[in-house]
Amino acid sequence: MSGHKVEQASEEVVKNMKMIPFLHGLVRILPEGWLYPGTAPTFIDRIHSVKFRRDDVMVMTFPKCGTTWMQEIVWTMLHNPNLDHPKADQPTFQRCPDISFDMIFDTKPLGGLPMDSVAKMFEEIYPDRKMDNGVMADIIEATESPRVIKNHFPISLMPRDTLDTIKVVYVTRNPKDMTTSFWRFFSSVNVHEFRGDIDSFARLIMEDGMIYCPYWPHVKAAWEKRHHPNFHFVFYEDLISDSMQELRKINKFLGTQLSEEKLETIMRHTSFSSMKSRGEPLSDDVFKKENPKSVVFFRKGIVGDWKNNFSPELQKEMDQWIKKNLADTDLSLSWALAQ
Ligand code: PPS
Repeated sequence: MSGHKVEQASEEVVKNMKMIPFLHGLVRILPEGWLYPGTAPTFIDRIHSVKFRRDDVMVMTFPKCGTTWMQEIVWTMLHNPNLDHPKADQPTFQRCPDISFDMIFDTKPLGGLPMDSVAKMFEEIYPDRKMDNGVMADIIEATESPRVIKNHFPISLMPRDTLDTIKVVYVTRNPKDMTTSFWRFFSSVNVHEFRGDIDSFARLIMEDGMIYCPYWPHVKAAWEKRHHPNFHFVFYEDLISDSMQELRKINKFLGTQLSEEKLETIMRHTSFSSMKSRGEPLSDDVFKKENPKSVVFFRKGIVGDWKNNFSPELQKEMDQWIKKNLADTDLSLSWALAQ
């Protein structure tokens, strides 16, 4: 539906990924070469029949770049500026459904079906409907407006009129911190169990051999849209260093007209420590069964944790990769080399 072509990824790509294989293998979506579980094309096609609403806000990211934080900020601005919403303590993924989630369930530990908490949500909304054709589009349909929709798919896979209809907030982050966060997460979750060190994970990211890759076309396509009135581009690092300034910009972009006082309250409510204290978002069998504490979603929430994880060699490799990919763009990410 997006005009892309799909090809099966090679056995070698599957093997190199060093994690629990997806039941339907992997596909490359061309021309960019997005690497996704084999069920992705079906679900991407379904997105093209979702009826978006004028007041929808999509939080779009490459994974581990600050999605959940931004979902919480946008949802709180739209639904909970007085911090009195009865559903505010529900995990973010229940209040802000992920339009790119269905493909991830295609693993043996989940038997190709959604994790328990998502299945429960679906069954409560649609007691007579089967879940075997994906659930997220239906859950989104039943979500109360203004909807905050999470999305890891890039802008090029979305319906062409997306920005004519809805607002998109895009977040990115130093790819070295994204890689660190992604590696820690995929190594610890039961459904993926990445079995390798950070060097092998980072090389997969750099060679576009990890699901969701390639990183650069995802970010660059978003950067190209940064002046569109319905598109707002944010760096995780700016959100960390001057949260109020970024919240003011989001307030303006969303048209929420919240006072400085309310923004300050929202800033505190969405801080790392506040969000962490309200509980981990993933509470079912995506956790390692033998040690539920081994999966930590709200892990550190800082800038520069790559320094605690990268060898000097890996830093050099990734810096070269960053430089190479910044050569043909004015994307402002060269600070990532030092930070
Ligand atoms: S996901 O799974 O792709 O949706 O993950 P995502 O939410 O994009 O990224 C997870 C990282 O974001 C950190 N995080 C935060 N940082 C600062 N402030 C707040 N409030 C916050 N909430 C989440 C989270 O800790 C992950 O980063 P790391 O570096 O692993 O700590």
